Amino acid sequence: MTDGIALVDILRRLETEALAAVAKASETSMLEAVRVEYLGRREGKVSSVLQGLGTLPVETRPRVGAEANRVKRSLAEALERKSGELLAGAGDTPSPVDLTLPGRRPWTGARHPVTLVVDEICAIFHDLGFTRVRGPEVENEWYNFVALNTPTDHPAADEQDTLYLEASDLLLRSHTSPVQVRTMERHEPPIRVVAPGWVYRRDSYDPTHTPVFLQVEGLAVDDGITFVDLKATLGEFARRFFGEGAKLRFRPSFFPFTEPSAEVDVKRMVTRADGVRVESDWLEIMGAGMVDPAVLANVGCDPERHTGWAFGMGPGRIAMLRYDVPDLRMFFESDMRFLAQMGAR
Ligand code: 2U9
Repeated sequence: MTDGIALVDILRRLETEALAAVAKASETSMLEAVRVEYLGRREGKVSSVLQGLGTLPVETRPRVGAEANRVKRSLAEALERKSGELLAGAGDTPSPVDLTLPGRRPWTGARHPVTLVVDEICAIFHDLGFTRVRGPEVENEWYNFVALNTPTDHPAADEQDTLYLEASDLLLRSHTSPVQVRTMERHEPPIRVVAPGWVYRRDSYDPTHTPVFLQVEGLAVDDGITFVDLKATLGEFARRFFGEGAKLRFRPSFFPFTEPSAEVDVKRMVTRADGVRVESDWLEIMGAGMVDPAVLANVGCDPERHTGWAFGMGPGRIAMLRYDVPDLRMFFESDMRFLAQMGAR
């Protein structure tokens, strides 16, 4: 018969052994093995000692029973504590997952500032009766140059400026004007269209130039429309886009496809740092003019009967004005510090 004192000693030895095994455990499965070995209901070492309780003299039973319960609690606490540490990655072998890090949100995109400007320009012209049209980005010399009164020996058609596809008259369009040429071929006047899209030129990549950029061009062809319609329509566009009080200035210019032609500047009302509303400087925003009669004739439109006007602008430049962006390249570089200011997260 084992006496009470010897059983208390056995229980303490089992406790020391079990606590050492808990301390060594590097995975939760090892903890489970320790639990079964010592606290398992039938075969567990501590439980087996308790099963012998009935054979002890009555007066020693409470002492041994109390010690056995203390050892069970001490082991259960040690197992629980160690299990928490392992799950939090604080075990002897560091967990590859840091469960204390905050979660990551998925990226959320936003519309690009230049897209916003293109869409706003097209929406304003839509209200003024213009339809949005598209066309190919790979063109031939007829649509990109010749139909537009620009012979292929004109400096604008030079390979230095235009990106040709090897050994062909195919090229990356240098403006969206071919879209209007194609529209006039397919439709009789009255025509009122806006053509937004990418255009390509052999150009530098610097704060004010990129070899790929967006354009929005517009064209109106009808019976007897004049420069007055052009000025009124563009003036209305400027007030809607730049705000009430915006003024336009037309300076004489030259484009092969329009005659007469003008560079168009805008003066906006802006709020100064001290809150006072003042007029801005004149800023060039587009080119425009009456469609050259030779261009109308090239697409089978009778210049004795129809007249038209056209304009072209670079929404990238306009987005620079609107969002106070100093460098066109910022629109291409996908820097999150820049895009986050436009609502991307
Ligand atoms: C047809 C007839 C006429 C389109 C026009 C401009 C003036 C113009 C530039 C503005 C800045 C290009 O983006 S930019 O570099 N464009 O100044 N474009 S009139 O005239 C046309 C087009 C098609 C059939």
